[in-house]
Amino acid sequence: MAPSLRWDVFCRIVDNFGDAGVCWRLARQLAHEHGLAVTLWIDDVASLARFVPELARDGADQAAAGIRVRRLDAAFTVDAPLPDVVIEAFGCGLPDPFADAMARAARPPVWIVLEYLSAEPWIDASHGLPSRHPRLPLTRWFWFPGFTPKTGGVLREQGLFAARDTFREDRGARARQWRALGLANIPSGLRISLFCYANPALPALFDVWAEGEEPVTCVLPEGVARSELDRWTGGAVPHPGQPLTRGRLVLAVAPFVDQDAFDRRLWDCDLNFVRGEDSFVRAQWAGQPFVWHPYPQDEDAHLTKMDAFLTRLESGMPEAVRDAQRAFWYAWNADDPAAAADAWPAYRTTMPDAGAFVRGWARDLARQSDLAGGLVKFCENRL
Ligand code: TRH
Repeated sequence: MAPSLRWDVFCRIVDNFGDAGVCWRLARQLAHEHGLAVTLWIDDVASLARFVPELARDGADQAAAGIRVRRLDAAFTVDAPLPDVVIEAFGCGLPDPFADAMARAARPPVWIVLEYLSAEPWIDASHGLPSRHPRLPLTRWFWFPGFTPKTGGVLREQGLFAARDTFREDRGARARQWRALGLANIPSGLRISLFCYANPALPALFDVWAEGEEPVTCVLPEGVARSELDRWTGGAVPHPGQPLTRGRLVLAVAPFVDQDAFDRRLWDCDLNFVRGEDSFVRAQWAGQPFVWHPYPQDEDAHLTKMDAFLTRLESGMPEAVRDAQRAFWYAWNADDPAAAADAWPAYRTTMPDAGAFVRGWARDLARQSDLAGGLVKFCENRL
């Protein structure tokens, strides 16, 4: 049997979990579905270990899920033959000794710069372009994840929809998931997963949900929106396994789980608030209504990104559904308590229709080649 091709992924975490989250999903898919020998070089192993519990937080060289995970630090040396492909995630830069060794190689690895996901139209023309390295005789290829066939696509594992649908039919597994959060069974009423950045609009929504007619169960990962929770509960923030009830609202705090368990939570909620990049994509695959909190950027660049995505998602939507969705997403992203509370009722009413659109959107998106599969094909042609 021919030896596996070797791919090295380099990741430096800017903040939070998205950079590590995307790299980990990509690494797993490359190894599990494409038989590649993958090494993930990462500067903050502890952040990755939050959702890959097999990893030691301070380990320098270890393995999990068939991936070699190495700490990327100042002591970096080239101590192994160069890989066939190098992924530089989110333009994090390669260590100089590594890039220099690539420049000296008779056949340097294919060098891919994996960019951030965007629905903006300019991505189509920028995806897949080469660029000469400013200092070294090397070419880098720019990979832009996106939502059209001209882009680099989004991460999607084989069999994802089947796994999702099987889970949804498994009442026992679903009930176990809720019991682990301290809830006796699958909650009735509206089930919400809430993964967001700090947002002053949140307490106003908690009020609306608590005072409404419908029972609402809202699950937040531990540490998320901590100050808003603190304020709303008067310091009595719920702990994992010990939900808090006020009016019609049950608030449950979930410990950090691995990515597969996080996916299962999204699959079993009626509404998913998501953020950043990776959870944003997973909410689309969950096929439920979702509200995106893009990573805040200077000059409201994140709102431009959000608008570009909404514009794609809305195509063909009835006006009332589109308007309610837009109003709620914008209010949520404006951190505006009154606007979010005002926009909620119409959004809630149109949510089933919004959900049907998300399902159709996900089905269409899944017809495009997935990010990992596209990358493998692209690199095969350049090896
Ligand atoms: O954590 P994020 O906000 O990540 C980011 C970073 O801020 C990054 O700098 C920015 O550039 C990028 O977004 C756009 O959100 P995201 O992308 O959704 O990543 C969260 C990851 O954490 C995702 O892979 C899912 C995972 N996760 C779990 O595996 N288990 C959990 O319990 C939770 C809450 C998350």
